[in-house]
Amino acid sequence: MAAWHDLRDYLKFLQDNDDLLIINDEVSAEYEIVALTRQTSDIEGPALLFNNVKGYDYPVLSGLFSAERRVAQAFNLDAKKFLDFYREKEGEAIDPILIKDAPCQEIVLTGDEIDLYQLPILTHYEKDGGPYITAGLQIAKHPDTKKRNVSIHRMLLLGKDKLSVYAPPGRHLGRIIQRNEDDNKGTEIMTAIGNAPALSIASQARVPLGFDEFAVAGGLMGEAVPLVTGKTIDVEVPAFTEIVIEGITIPGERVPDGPFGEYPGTYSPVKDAPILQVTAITMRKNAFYTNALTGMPMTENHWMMQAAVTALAYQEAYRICPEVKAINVTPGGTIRHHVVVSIKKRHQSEARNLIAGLLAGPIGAKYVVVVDEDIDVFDPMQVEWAINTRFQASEDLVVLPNLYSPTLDPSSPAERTSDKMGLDATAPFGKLEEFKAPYTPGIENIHLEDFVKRNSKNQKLTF
Ligand SMILES: Cc1cc2nc3c(=O)[nH]c(=O)nc-3n(C[C@H](O)[C@H](O)[C@H](O)COP(=O)(O)O)c2cc1C
Ligand SMILES: [Mn+2]
Repeated sequence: MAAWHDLRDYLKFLQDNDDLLIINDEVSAEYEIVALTRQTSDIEGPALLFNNVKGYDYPVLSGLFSAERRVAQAFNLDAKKFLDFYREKEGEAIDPILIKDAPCQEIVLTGDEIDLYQLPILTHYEKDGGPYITAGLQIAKHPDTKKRNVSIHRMLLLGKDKLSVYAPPGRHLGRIIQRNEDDNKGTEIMTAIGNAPALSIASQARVPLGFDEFAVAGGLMGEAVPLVTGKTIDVEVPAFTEIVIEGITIPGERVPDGPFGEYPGTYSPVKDAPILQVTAITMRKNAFYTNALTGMPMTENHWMMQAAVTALAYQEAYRICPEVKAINVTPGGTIRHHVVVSIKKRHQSEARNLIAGLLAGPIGAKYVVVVDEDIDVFDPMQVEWAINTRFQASEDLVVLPNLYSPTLDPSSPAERTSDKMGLDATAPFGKLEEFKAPYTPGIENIHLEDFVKRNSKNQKLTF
């Protein structure tokens, strides 16, 4: 099988592989689940399913993607193969199909039955503005093109039937909401919580507005994603979703949203966010709620973004240099802001062009290091060694002050602005041989482990 269709099946697989910890101890939706998810994230430990959340009937799944391997296993792949697989398949769109009866609508709650306080929405960090839904896929359609968009945006719990829904202007949902507000209209939004894992990963695809992320999911899965139309709004939602919130934004109304402990590992400031009026909650029988941790890297937020951001970095880099060997969008740079690229240089100044291109591009990179093809971009020691032996600051440092940047960096000089820096840690063109690590001829044909096997018994000191 290629990819898991249903989160329930994936959880069974994880349980069989000792990679899901089912917890029956009572825990609190305020901080405790997050604290434990933080700890499993730090060791890339198991996903956590909490059966006994104080004051709530629904179980909570947390840390589903807190380990790199689980992103890849969602597609039945090894961790090391996933980034390349994603890059190959991202453009192979397979359109979703519409079905009539779907498990996600087994239970339908409308009117007075709607009560968001029944959902175990978690409180994450000390200074957060309140409990946030963090793992909901928001699905909306552009009013002009009717094309679907899928993305993840956190939502603050405001009341029994109200949530905030803030999407920055650069994000597609933000633009859809804005376009509707130009006509004084609300935006119908589906929020799908608890989905087939491939759908959550595909939601992070950096495809243009109008390119349906569910079609990306289809391409990644090798088959069409089944969707069903909402009960109260004209937007589709995945058939196997655990919990669905249907709603429409109230045009022109805003509510303070934030702070929230965000993916850069710092708090995002308070912003004015649109309000979603909930029109229905639908769910499967025996539904469970899902949370996604974000904050200081690495969290599942970062692992979920990694493939899409890396694919975008490749696209941008290839435009400038066709001889890109490998790219690492690093964890310390929160899988967004620091990029290490290895290339086979064709001209003396090529690395500098690459630096400028990546720093100005839409990834939001703040720091780019370019190394030669002999350096493993995934080995921080080797990258630092290249800087140590192939970089001179007066010649090889590129600084670009005050560029637009889709960042939440608290050191930014102004909103959505950042200084940018690049290091050309490549050897001068044509001179790489002089900069390579010393080589012992034949080293690849003689293996210490063979000697260990032959000599590990009966060793005697000879002196
Ligand atoms: C767990 C998780 C939470 C996220 N939360 C937010 C968020 O609150 N606000 C935001 O703008 N992006 C958030 N993102 C990133 C967007 O979902 C992502 O950039 C997406 O590709 C945007 O879709 P778009 O290109 O259709 O605008 C989150 C991503 C993940 C994986
Ligand atoms: Mn989009």
